[in-house]
Amino acid sequence: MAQEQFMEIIEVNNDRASAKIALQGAHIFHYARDGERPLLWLSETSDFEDGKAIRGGVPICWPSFGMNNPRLPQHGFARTALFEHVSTKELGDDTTEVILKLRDSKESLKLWAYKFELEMKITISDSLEMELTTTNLDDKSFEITQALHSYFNISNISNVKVKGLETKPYLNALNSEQCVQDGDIVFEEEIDRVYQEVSNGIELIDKNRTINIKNEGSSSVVVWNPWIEKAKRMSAMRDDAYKEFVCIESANAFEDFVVLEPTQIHTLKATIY
Ligand code: TA6
Repeated sequence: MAQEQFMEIIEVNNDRASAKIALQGAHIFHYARDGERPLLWLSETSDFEDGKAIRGGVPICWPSFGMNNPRLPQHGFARTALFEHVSTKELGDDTTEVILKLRDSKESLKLWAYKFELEMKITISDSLEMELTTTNLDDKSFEITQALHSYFNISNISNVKVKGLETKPYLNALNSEQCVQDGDIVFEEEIDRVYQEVSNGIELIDKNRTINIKNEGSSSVVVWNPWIEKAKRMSAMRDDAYKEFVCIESANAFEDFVVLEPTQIHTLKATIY
C-alpha cells in the first residue's frame, strides 16, 4: 500500500496534469504534466505520517524560513499543520483549482502569539501556480519570513544549471558570507544560498527539459543541494538522492521579510511552467 494512504490527500487529474496534495502542510508532493515525468521530486523514503514533514514536493515554510525566528521550529510550523480543504474547482477540462487554509489554534498561539489565516491556492494545469496568502487577523502587527520550498526533479545533478541569478547578491548559508553570483549556477559541491533583489524569472536547465519559475510578492530565492555529505545527514533521504533534485525556493527570507499590520494581507506566488 502506498505510504501516502496513511494521510488525507487530494488527488487531481485533468487533461493537462496530475497532482497530489496532503492536507498536512497543504503539501503538494506530486505534480506531473500529461505525458511527462514529474516536475517535483519526492523522496522514496519520505515519511507520510502526522507531524512529520513530507520530504520533497513543495513544503511550506511559514511563519519563519530556516531559523529566521529562533523561537520556532526550523522552517516554522505550517508544513506539519493540518489545513482545511476549502474547495476543489474544475475550471474547464484543463485546469483545477484547490484551496486549503489554516487558522491560528491553541497550539499555534503557544508557538507564535498571533491570530492569522493562511490560504494556499493551487492551480493545476500545464503550469503549477501556488499562491500563499497570509492575513493578519490580530490587533497587532506581525513579521513573517516564508518560502515555497520546491524540490525539482532532475535527470542528474551533473546535467543541470540554473540561469537568471547571475549578478544577484546572495548569503552563503554555509559560511554566512555575502557574495555575488558570477554566471550560471552549477552543482559541484553543497550549495545553500539565499539570493536577494530577485525580480526576474529563473530557469532550471536540465539535459532534456527546462523548468521555469516566476515569483511574485517575493524578492528572495533560495537555491539548495545538499551534495554528498549533507545528504547522508538528511532525514528521509537516500544517501545518493542529492543527484536527483535541486531546490529553488520562492521566498521572503532574511531581509526580504514581510510585516503585516492588522487586517493586511500578503501573497507569495510562484508559477512553475
Ligand atoms: O532551504 C535550504 C534549507 O534551509 C537547507 O539548509 C536544509 O536544511 C533544507 O532547507 C531542508 O531543511 P529541512 O528542515 O526540511 O530538513
